[in-house]
Amino acid sequence: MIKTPVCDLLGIEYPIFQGGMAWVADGKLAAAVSNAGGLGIISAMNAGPDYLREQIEIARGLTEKPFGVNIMLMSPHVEDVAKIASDEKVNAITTGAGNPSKYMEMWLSAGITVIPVVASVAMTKLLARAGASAIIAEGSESGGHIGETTTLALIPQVCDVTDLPVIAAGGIGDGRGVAAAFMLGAEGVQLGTRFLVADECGVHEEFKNKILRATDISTIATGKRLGHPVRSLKTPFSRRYQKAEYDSSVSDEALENLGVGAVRLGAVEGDSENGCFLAGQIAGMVNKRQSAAEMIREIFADAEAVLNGALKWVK
Ligand code: TUI
Repeated sequence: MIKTPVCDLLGIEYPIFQGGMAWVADGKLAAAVSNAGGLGIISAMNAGPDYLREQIEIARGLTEKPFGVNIMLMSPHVEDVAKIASDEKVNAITTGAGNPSKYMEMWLSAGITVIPVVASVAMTKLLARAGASAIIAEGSESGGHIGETTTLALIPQVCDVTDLPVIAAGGIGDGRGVAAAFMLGAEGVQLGTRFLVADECGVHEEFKNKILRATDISTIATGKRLGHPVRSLKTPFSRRYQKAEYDSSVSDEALENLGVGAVRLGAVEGDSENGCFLAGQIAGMVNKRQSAAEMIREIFADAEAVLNGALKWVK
């Protein structure tokens, strides 16, 4: 059995979070992961307040276990959804794509465990001072909006500057990755891409099939020119986007507009031509459909075997 302080912090059985993926992480998926003993997370993404209230209600109808909400700080509705998550007193809030300092007091005083996602040591220090309960450190192997530093380099550097529990994200897809994250000093993990093919995940079948067919070199990071790189599967959309990015006759505004609505087209419509399919570099390791519960059991049984064998080269 693998138990860490992250389990006690959240009242969960396994120290695993399901990433708050836009257009993917709804109340149904979050409840399935929480029922399986992990921490399910609903993505508030760019949606308005009604969507979040509805998904929290769905999750509460399906599970009695703790679950979280991810607040995407670039959302046009961030003020509203930050307040709803607080009023609803969800067990945990994770944040992404920015600095959540101005909301922390509201969330903490509502008794919520606040766990920002960071991609750097500087943000770790700032948010630890601001009162974060734990830190999710996300390496550039992950899908979606990414930082510069890989998980292998980021986790130990984040662990060196904080005594808070660190949850590793980015590039983790199986028990080996979980064991490696623990070796780097993490006390929990967050997985996104692997959960895309969970039976309870409602994304379009085409998205699931693309993940199941992916290889090690199936993802690409685009958007560096605009200062917010995004990792997705290589598709006609990502190739068009990349071409436009290197074309100086395309304005930044035109480039920004190219991406609008593409993530929904990928996840919900399964539009192979115009959709953006956000996914991490471990997509190539995801090759079977399972329930969320089977995934979590398998991942931790494998992690335990790897950790138990960790001394095999030590003489
Ligand atoms: O947030 C993510 N991943 C995301 S957000 C997102 S929304 C989107 N949808 C469609 C297209 C493009 C984006 C998709 N994926 N991960 C967590 C994360 N946070 N990664 C990097 C950061 C981050 C970046 C800057 C955290 C803090 C930060 O601070 C900036 C500042 O304010 O100083």
